[in-house]
Amino acid sequence: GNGAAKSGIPAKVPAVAQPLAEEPAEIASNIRYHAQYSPHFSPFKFEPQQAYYAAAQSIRDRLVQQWNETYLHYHKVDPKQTYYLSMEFLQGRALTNAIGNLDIQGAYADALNKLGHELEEIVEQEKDAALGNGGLGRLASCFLDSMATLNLPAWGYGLRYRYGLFKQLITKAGQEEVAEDWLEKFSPWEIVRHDVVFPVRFFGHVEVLPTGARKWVGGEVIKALAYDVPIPGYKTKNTISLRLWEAKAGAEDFDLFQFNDGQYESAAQLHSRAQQICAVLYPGDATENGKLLRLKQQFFLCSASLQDIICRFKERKDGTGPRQWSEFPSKVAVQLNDTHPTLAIPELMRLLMDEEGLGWDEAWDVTTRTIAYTNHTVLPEALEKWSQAVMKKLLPRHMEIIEEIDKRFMAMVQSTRPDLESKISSMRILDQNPQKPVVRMANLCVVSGHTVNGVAQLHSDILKAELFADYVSIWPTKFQNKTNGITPRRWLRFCSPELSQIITKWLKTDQWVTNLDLLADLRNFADNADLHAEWESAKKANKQRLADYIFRVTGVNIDPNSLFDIQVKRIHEYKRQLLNILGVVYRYKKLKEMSPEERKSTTSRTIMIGGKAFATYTNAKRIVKLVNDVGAVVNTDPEVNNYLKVVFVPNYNVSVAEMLIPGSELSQHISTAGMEASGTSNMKFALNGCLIIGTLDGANVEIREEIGEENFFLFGATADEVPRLRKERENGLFKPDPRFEEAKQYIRSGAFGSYDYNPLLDSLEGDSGYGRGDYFLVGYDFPSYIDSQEKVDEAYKDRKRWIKMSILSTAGSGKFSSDRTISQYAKEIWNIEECRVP
Ligand code: GL9
Repeated sequence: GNGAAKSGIPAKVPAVAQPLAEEPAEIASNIRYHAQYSPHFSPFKFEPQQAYYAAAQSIRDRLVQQWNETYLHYHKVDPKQTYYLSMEFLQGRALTNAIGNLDIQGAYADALNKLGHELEEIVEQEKDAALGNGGLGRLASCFLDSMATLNLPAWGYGLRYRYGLFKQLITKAGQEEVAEDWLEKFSPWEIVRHDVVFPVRFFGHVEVLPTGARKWVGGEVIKALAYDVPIPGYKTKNTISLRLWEAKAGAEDFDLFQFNDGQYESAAQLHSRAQQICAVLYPGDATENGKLLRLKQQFFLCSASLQDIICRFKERKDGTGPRQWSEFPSKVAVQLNDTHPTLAIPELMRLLMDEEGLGWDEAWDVTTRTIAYTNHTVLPEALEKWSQAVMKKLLPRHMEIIEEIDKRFMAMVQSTRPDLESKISSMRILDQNPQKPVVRMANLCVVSGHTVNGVAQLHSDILKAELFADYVSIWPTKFQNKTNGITPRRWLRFCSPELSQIITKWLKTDQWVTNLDLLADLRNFADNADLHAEWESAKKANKQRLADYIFRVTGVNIDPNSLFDIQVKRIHEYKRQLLNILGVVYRYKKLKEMSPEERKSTTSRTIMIGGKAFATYTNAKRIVKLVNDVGAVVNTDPEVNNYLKVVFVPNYNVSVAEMLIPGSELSQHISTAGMEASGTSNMKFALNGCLIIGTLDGANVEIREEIGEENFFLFGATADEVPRLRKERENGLFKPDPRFEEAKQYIRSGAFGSYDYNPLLDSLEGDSGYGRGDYFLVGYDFPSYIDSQEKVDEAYKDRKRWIKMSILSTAGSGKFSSDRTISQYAKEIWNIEECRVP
């Protein structure tokens, strides 16, 4: 697993020639060393970019040292270890996080000063590692931070995409996507492991050996090469690994004969096929080719990771003969982050049976005791289903195994639960619809995993009551809840040093950074005038910083005295950015109708909306365009622009979030109830003292419980009302509120330009792509949303009340630390324990 199997792994990290520096002067000399000898840049310049790379490389030296010590310690202790398999990791920038977790921030700031640079400017040089889309990928990254901080033996496995998530440009036409080359120069945070390489096969066929054993042969074999991104824990030596696989072909796959014959493309065919695998995150899957490529990516991750895990399992034996396979589940836990890595199930079965010689029952026992599955959504279009034909072609042996799992599952149900007879066809793994037979990945996970969990209480309840209800009656204890969390390091300690310092001062300890429940003690000072003054001044500083940023990227001047109201997340109809912007349009129209005197008594607002739309999601792109068009009119209207500004924040990503969230005062989490599995930015905002306007959906429910209902602006239908409301709507029983009609009509009238918004607005009325009319119930929730927004305006006028609510939001956020989430996974699913490096 570490490539050291043959040579034997030493007991200790060999002493290094240059001890790791503590003093700024020594650090400065280390940085200078890297600037001199780094092969990447001219040694004769030392501009911010070189300073960034050289500083990063000097930090990497420490990370490598700690990573090695951690690896050797785990090797010696041989604890049970978790492997978190995810197609996405949304890491963002690493520098601030690394020096923060290593607790050398001050020394680095001083060292860079000695070299003529400011730390704040240097960190801005780094490009985000955006190997993820949204909440699901960012959750995986928060989890890694908590695993390391809690000293848990746990690693992440993912893919090293060449281009991560696209960069969003905003033009007259709306959103434009351009490829973002995060590896353009190189990433100083990864270490290539040329000694960790595994073959991954695609296509081919199954051969039956004379023994009756089956073997997958032929097809194409591509190499998986490991890159390790060291993940330091906060103030601990433990440094774990995010191991990212890159696809490669070898020299033996290069046809020199063809090349010399002038056939350059076909000479290097496998090389170009290998490159495709890790080229982009979520390649378009409208075409058959696109679907095949996605399935290839998923299998590539699963196969390489499992081979590596098995290799490490064998390597860590204590020398008393070969390991027993029955021991595997007490040494290895594999967590599937959604269904994307489901192929880990048949791949583990195949490796155990065809490569290691286990029988079905033994292999099945090991596999089911090893693998657990997290569900992240109930949206039907996100529940993966792969064509059986495509699967058979790409992975013939795995398809056989899946068929066998399906067969045995049906037999089990038939013999033990005849009452479920009528449910079998929907419960089984294979959907034998003659038009298009598919494999249902979620069903495969539920049948094969020992535990299935949702990501917030409401979501887990819905899974049990609806999506997986039939399985619950077979396996009542298989289903759990693990409410999501966020790392308090990145999302408070490092992104808002101002507020952090105040919290530490009032709590008289900085232990809250690793024990977030301590924030509850802030409640003791919720009415304290001194705390209020400090709290407000920290907020003000963060708002000013945000205003400067907004001016830099959009040219719009926003007033730091106005209420900063933010909605940032992937653009999706269920998240209802359209409800937000319709509310804005309504507010604008009312302001226009007021006298100048009346306007003066309103609460000034700056509404910021940001997020990326999937490139082929037409309505999402129309929403982006609408926000921009509304902003263009409102922001230049001298009658109202002192009271209302609307900004579309371009290219929302982790770094932008780190700027926006600390400067926010109100944030919107307004999805149709029952549709947002959890949400995690709601937790980040609340932690930073931002109030929430939201529906009873996902983790909002638990956030409201923790911070108190009087500190949460609630509106909208509840999840259990939604089906009835949709029915009523379908039957023509919905009576729209006149304010809703007014807002839509204002847009249709052309008040925000000539672009045709009718198709978008029609989705709120007649037929929409999802069903009959306003599937997301924007019209139903509009009146209670507007009423709730009026309550926000009133509350903001009472400064004391608002600041108190803000303090209580932070104070109530303790539960939402990913340290809590990960401790629960460790205890209740993985059965792993702390393994601290001495
Ligand atoms: C998501 C859910 O939609 C969110 O509600 C949830 O907070 C996160 C993390 O559990 O998972 N599931 C999902 O597919 N995405 C989520 O954000 N999508 C993206 O990441 C784009």
